[in-house]
Amino acid sequence: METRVFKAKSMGEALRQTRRALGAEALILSARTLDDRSGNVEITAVGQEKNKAKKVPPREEPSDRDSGTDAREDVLQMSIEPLREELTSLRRMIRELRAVADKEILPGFTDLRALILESSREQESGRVLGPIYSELVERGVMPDLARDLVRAVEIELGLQKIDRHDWLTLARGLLRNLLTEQIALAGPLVPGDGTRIFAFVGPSGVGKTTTLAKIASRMALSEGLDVVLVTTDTYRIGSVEQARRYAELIGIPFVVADRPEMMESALRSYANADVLLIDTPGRAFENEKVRDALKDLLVAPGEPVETHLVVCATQSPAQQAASCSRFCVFGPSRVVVTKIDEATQPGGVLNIVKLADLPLSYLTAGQRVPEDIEVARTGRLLQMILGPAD
Ligand SMILES: Nc1nc2c(ncn2[C@@H]2O[C@H](COP(=O)(O)OP(=O)(O)OP(=O)(O)O)[C@@H](O)[C@H]2O)c(=O)[nH]1
Ligand SMILES: [Mg+2]
Repeated sequence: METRVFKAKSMGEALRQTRRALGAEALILSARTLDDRSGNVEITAVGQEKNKAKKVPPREEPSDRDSGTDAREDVLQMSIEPLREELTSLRRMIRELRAVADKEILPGFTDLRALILESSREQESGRVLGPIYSELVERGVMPDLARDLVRAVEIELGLQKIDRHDWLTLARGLLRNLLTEQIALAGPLVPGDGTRIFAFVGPSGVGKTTTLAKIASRMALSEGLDVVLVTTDTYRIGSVEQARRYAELIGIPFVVADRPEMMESALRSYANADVLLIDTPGRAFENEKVRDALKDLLVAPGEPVETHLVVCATQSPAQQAASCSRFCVFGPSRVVVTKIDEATQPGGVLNIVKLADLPLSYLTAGQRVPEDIEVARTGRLLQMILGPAD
């Protein structure tokens, strides 16, 4: 076997030379363009020199084929050699790394272990409070709100050194306290302090007229107040009749005032009444013009009007949020939550309180007038949000 170098002007020519000299079986070891500015190429090949092959007397063994195999093995050896060196250096590197790990990394791991142990207390707390979060969400509290509450309880828990088995009980207690602090209650509607006009605004069908009738009935029949029912809703067919019917049943005066001058006149006529309850159209929700007209009507009395936002417990949080934002133009000072009897997720009442950011006055729980209304109280609200106390 011969290793020979061939130089030529082109690769084709160099290959031809190679084949001429070493035959078609020649193995090309390398091929490159020379960097001597000549532009020549150089091929290094190994093979049986054609002329010499003729001269060498034929041996019995090895055959030509075996010679080819030897050449391949040589080439194989040559290509394995660098791999072997690389393997040796990798082994060395691993040995060095292990030495560094023993000296420098393992002590770091000990610190990390301590850190993990320390944070496991927090994780435990997270696991304990996980069910509370799920309960809140299942009862209808918006996930973001539930998360904020659970976090606030976690912070409180972190401040107390307690046995971890007590966490759940303590967390529930803290949550009750937190909710009690956070839910502002407005109490019942009491005329006085210069305010005797109360308007109820909110989207269609949430129960404005019914709620107003319930309150009017209680004020007139239980408290003996002079109550006047005023409606501004001439948009919906039958709404005037509905309000009038309630007024008749309760036995109180009824006025329709859908223009500012009518409102002024109603106020003049009932200057001595204890309370004027104003019903409004649900259309003000989607119709800006109706909303603007209603705004004019509510300033027309020239007397302070306290506005109640009526939000329905059966609506989605998105609808409730829309109600709160659209009716904020009337500057409501209290919120009434209706239809809690139909709410599949009673904890959603908390969403309304948060979205409206107003004190809660009443909860209504049915169609009966005047029975199905109650003043919002903490115990009832906690029961709705958290479920029955253990
Ligand atoms: N289940 C239940 N139904 C109620 C409650 N309050 C009102 N409703 C019913 O809800 C329906 C609509 O009540 P309305 O008082 O007419 O509602 P509204 O907001 O005045 O409606 P618009 O005048 O059309 O804007 C009626 O069938 C009421 O009987 C409640 O607390 N629970
Ligand atoms: Mg109505």
